[in-house]
Amino acid sequence: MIVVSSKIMAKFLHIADIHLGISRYRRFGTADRTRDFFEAWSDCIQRYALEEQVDFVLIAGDFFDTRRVEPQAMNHAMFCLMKLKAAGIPVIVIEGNHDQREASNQFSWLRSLSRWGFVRLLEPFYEDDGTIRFDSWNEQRGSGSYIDIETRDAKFRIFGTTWYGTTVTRQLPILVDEVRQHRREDAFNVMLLHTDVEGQMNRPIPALPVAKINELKAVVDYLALGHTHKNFEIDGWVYNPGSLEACSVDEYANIRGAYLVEVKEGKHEARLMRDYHQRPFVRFRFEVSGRATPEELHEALFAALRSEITPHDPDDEDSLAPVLELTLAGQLGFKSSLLEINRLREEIREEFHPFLCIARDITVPVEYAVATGSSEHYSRGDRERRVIESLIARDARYQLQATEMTDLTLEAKRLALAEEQPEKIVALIEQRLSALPVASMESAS
Ligand SMILES: [Mn+2]
Repeated sequence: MIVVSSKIMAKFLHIADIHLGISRYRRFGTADRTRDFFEAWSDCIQRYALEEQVDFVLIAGDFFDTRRVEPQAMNHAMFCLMKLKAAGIPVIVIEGNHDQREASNQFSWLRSLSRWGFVRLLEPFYEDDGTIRFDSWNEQRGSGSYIDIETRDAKFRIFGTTWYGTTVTRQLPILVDEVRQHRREDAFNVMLLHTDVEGQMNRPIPALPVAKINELKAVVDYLALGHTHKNFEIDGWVYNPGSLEACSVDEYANIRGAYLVEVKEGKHEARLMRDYHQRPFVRFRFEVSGRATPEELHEALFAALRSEITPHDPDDEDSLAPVLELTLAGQLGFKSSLLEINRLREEIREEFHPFLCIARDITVPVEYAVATGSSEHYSRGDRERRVIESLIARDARYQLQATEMTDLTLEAKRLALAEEQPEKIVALIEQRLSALPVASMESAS
């Protein structure tokens, strides 16, 4: 396809992980963060695509938070897609792990949007024997694996891939071969890929090694990544903008944004743009140790809050109320049932007017204090083990197997953090439980 442009320089916008329709915040029950994701998307498109008059927009996966798109999320998507279409700016999209088509279903909303001309969904195709095939873009069908975009000053060939999960390392050589066969010598070759990269994320799960990515360097000028929800760049040719908004409280501290990329004579310059609607976030941690009563804790907590946090002015329309995350840590000096965390949150809302107050209670209740003992001498891991073991030992049925049960608990936790399939974790638990001596389990019931 051809785009005629009269600008001096070719320009495109690279974003990823928009997560439209995100609903994971609803369990906090108070404020609609879903709207923030729309505002981020809409503000970003207005500023960096429409006002900058870019030649095209790249979305490197997870445009939608779920493959079954909610009506509201589709409204949010179309609000901008219609404007971009009217402005003649093509939107090039790949699937992410969140909006990937079900393997058994040939339909998906991304495919439909592509067919209707609102996005260009790029994806590899598969021969009957399972080998990957890259097809050129077909405008009538609204499908293809790569697409050409030409401006007055630059020619682009853009390649799409899909979500490969942990098989990405194995698939990459095949993708490199396909791109080598189909790349255009006289064009700026771009590839979209949704993957984690080793050393760039906080999760202990397999990711693509940088050495593997470098195999693409010979065939690709700009690798447009998505998936990791924080910004990073490698060697001036691999770019990951990060999600547009924070998808969980753990992501608030991450840098994220949108890449505005200018291309001239085969050289590019990518700038991370961050001046769009992003909900501010305030993290506040309070040590409860040494507060003997709920009243004492309350007084000390609010004194600390007042000295460090400026209440948001609800009448100030120019500033966004922040999400306030309160973490209570340390050893509780009284029964945990006396810690009324919901009431504390209510009072914080009334006094400081945050957009949302998330309260996390990671205190060690006085009931469990025995297990931690003089906790300073133990590592975090040791303390975790001692707490779990003492809790298990309180149950007469498991007293004799407390050590084995603790091992099992910790292993199940490790697997869950590594995003192992739930069925596999359940299978492991069943197998280990059946291996424990039965007599003692019956004796106490
Ligand atoms: Mn994502």
